[in-house]
Amino acid sequence: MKHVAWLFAGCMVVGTAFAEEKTVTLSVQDMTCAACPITVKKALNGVDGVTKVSVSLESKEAIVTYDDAKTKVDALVDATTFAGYPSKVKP
Ligand SMILES: [Cu+2]
Repeated sequence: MKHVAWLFAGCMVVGTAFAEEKTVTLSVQDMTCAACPITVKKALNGVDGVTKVSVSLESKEAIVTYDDAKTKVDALVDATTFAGYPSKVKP
């Protein structure tokens, strides 16, 4: 039983070594009122692999933290676009 536990622990270490957490800033120009960031945030949170979303109406941008092994920037852009808010990656 002890061996099994070690195996699981080993897998978890390997898993985190390959999965890289990344943060990207998306420019979302079509946000015009207080309800918009809520929709954008919801859309981004619905993407598998997204761990943190922070949306600002003032700066019209969404800061997204995601697991590089589970999702890509393109999927994040697609998610906001599908929700009605096309976005662009900020350099
Ligand atoms: Cu709005």
